[in-house]
Parts: sequence; C-alpha cells; structure tokens
Amino acid sequence: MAEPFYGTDLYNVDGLLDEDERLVRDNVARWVDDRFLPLVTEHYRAGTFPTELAPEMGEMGLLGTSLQGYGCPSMSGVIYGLAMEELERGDSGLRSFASVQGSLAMFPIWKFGSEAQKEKYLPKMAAGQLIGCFGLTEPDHGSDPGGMKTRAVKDGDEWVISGEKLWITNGSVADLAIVWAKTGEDASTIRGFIVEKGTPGFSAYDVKGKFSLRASVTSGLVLEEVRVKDSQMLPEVQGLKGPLSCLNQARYGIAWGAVGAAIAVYRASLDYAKDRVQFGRPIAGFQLQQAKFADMISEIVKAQLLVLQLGRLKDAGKHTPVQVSLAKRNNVKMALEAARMAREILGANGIHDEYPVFRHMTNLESVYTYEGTHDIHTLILGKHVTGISAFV
Ligand code: TGC
Ligand code: FAD
Repeated sequence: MAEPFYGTDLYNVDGLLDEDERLVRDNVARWVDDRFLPLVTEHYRAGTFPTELAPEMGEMGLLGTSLQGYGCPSMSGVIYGLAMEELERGDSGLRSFASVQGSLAMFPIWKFGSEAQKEKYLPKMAAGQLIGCFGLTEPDHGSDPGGMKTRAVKDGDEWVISGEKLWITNGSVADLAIVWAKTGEDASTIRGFIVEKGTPGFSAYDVKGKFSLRASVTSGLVLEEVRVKDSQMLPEVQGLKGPLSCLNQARYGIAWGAVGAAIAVYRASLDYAKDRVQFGRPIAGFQLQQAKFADMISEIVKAQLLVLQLGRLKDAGKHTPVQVSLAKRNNVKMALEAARMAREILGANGIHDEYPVFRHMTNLESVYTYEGTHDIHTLILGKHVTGISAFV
C-alpha cells in the first residue's frame, strides 16, 4: 500500500491529525488500493461503476460518514473529509458515489425528513443496501436551479410530480431519488420528495458518450405524472435553501477529495519522471520539470491546510457556505492544473490508461463543473466580498 501522505506532506499535516483520524484514513487508503484501484481501468473503459462495492463502503462508514443516529457512522467532519480525499485519490467517480449517497441523498432525509422516513431509509442507505440519487439539475436549469420546471401538484393525500432531471449521478442504479420540484398554485416554492424506483411514471436512462467520470453512472430522470404519498415529501424544509444546504455538505467533501486526485497525479508523474530517461538523464533532473513539481507540491500543501482548517471549523459548528465555496473552487482548480501538468510530464504515456493521470484530468473537468461551476463559486465569493450579487 502507498503511504497516504507519501511525498506530499511537506508541512506535517499528519501531525495535526489525531489517532482516530489517521486510523480511518489509513483504512480507507488501504481499501482503495486493494479493492478499488485494481477495478478502475476496466470500469472506466466500460463506463460503469462497481456498485457491488456499496455494502463494503457501508461497512467502512463511507456512506453518510458524519451523520448521527439511524445506523449512520457518526464520525467527525474531518474524518469524512479524509475519507473523501482517499476515495478521490482512487477516482472522482468513487468519491462522487459516496458524496451523492451521504451528502445529497441521506443528508436531506436526515436533516429535513420525518421520523418515519429516517427510520425507513437511513439504516439501509448507511449500509449500502439502498442507493440514492439527487435530482436538482434539469436540461434547461443547471447553475440557476431556482428556474426549475419540475412541478409537484397536491391531489388529496398525494402529490403528482412531472418534469425531467438531467446529469444525475447514480440515477439509473438508485433505489430512490430525492427530487426537488416547484409547488404551490404559482409554483412559488420548492420542496423535496423521496421517489422510489418502480413508482409508475418514473424512469431513468443513462447519459452515454461521456469523456469524463466514466467510472460513475450519470443519468436522466423522467417523471410523468408520478404519484407519491404526502408522507414521501420532506416536511422540514421549503425553498431553494433545502437543496443548497445539501450542496454545502457535498461541496465540503469535494474540496477534500480534490486533494486526493492531485496527490494521485503528483505521485504518478514524479515516479514517471524519475524513471524516464531522455538526453541521457531522468527527465526529473530537468529544471522545466522540477518547476512543475515545485508548483504542484506547493499547491497541494496549501490545499491540505485549507481543508483541514475548514474541517476543524465544521466540527466546531463554525464553518460557512462561503468558506466551503472558497475551498471547493480553489482545490478543484488546483487539482485540475496539477493533472494537466502531470499529463504533460508523462508525454505520450500521459494520454494512456496504463497511468491514472488522464483519467483524473478528465474527471476533474466534471468536478470543476458540478456542485456549482468554478464561475458560480467565483460569484458567490464576489457577492460575499463586495456585498453586491451578480445573480439577478
Ligand atoms: P439565493 O437567492 O442566493 O438563495 C435562495 C435561498 O437559498 C439560501 N441559500 C443557501 N442555503 C444554504 N446553503 C447555501 N449555500 C445557500 N445559498 C443560498 C438563501 O439564503 C435563500 O434562502 P431564503 O430563505 O432567503 O429563501 O439563490 P439564487 O437563485 O440567487 O442562486 C444562488 C446560486 C447561484 C449561488 C445557487 O443557485 C447555486 O449554488 N447554483 C449552483 C447550482 C449547483 O451547485 N448545482 C449542483 C447540483 S447537484 C450536483 O452537481 C451533484 S454532483 C454530485 C457528485 O457526483 O458528486
Ligand atoms: P450552465 O449553468 O448552463 O453553465 C454553462 C456555463 O455558463 C458555465 O461555464 C457556467 O459557469 C456559466 N454561467 C452560468 N451562469 C453564470 C453566471 N451567472 N455568470 C457567469 N457565468 C455563468 N446535478 C444534480 O442535480 N445531481 C447530480 O447528481 C449531478 N451529477 C452530475 C454529474 C456530472 C458528471 C456532471 C457533469 C454534472 C452533474 N450534475 C448533477 C449537474 C451539475 O450540477 C451542473 O452541470 C452544473 O450545476 C452546471 O449546470 P449546467 O451544466 O447546466 O451549466
């Protein structure tokens, strides 16, 4: 097994972790190396995700890591982050699977659900026996989810939901979807619904032709007059703050995960550069290549410190959505730039799946776009700094 911080912990961040944090991180690192990495190339080529690993992920506390009660792992925010970092060192699709399950499907039930919903779904979701997905984005509404067209209309003790969701991670493999829809006579508010697979009128299809996040299922959801009982509505929230609160959790995990992807490409390119001889010497000895490693390691160290402080704030109940936006924006850009540098260092081998670099690089293009694009997080920060919203 590779040491989790092998060659990348220049500032002894490891020394800032406690024993439990290191233990969980090392276990997850081992699991990724032993159980996931041997499978990833085959799944990336096929465009599939190894869903059979879900129960193992549940056993390790990787699903809903920092949620309490109802069979959830009840671990800290820092442990959740460290786990996401190790998962994304494997592949962004693996971290996506855990993010969506824990932060986007379990979290809304845990935070906004009824007691009956929590008891029915959370224990099985934490164990990886039920898979969830999160339907916010639509074909015509991505960055502006407030414009969504999906409608839920009350009919007696039922809701009738119609609309379409697109780019939904795990959509076609999920047992249940959290679907956000507009309600009210004038569609003035937004509510969340738990829609189970097999409900008449509800179907999912796979998005084909992806160059990125290939070891992750991405789907469209179709809702044609889908009837669900009132008891399937999440009772404790209405408005856009419902889905946006879930995104805070997932974006937090992505900020950590991106560090893992950067570490993976840094290590792969460093090993390569030490071995690869051109002009009679290892390319690692050339100044142009050393400059790339100096840039990569500097940014990785800064990103590690950023997320650890964010995690400490989260565990103290003091972190804010703006801090999460800053970390997601910074760390994903950092990882994407590291991946592009690493791919350059590998020359022709940089485009081949014998090495993990191109896979991470193309994955990170999705990570840069989902959970709020880089631009959207720029504008969230801009609004915070200036006090003026660029969103009209
Ligand atoms: P705005 O008027 O600013 O806010 C509407 C209401 O929401 C509240 N709010 C938040 N609440 C909690 N957390 C946050 N981060 C929040 N941001 C805003 C706000 O206080 C307000 O509440 P209230 O009570 O006053 O009504 O909303 P806006 O329409 O101007 O939009 C703001 C904007 C653009 C920042 C927001 O819409 C946004 O973040 N857009 C990006 C959309 C996005 O991130 N989509 C992600 C979809 S899921 C996904 O990508 C999963 S990938 C999964 C994987 O595989 O890992
Ligand atoms: P758009 O919103 O159309 O943006 C296009 C471009 O315009 C971007 O560069 C954007 O930054 C820019 N732009 C938009 N508005 C502004 C503005 N005001 N100012 C300046 N520039 C702007 N969604 C879910 O709900 N659930 C999921 O599980 C999920 N999983 C995903 C998995 C993958 C692999 C991908 C690629 C996406 C996933 N998404 C999911 C959707 C994702 O959240 C959206 O793609 C994202 O929010 C951006 O929306 P969009 O693609 O419609 O781009």
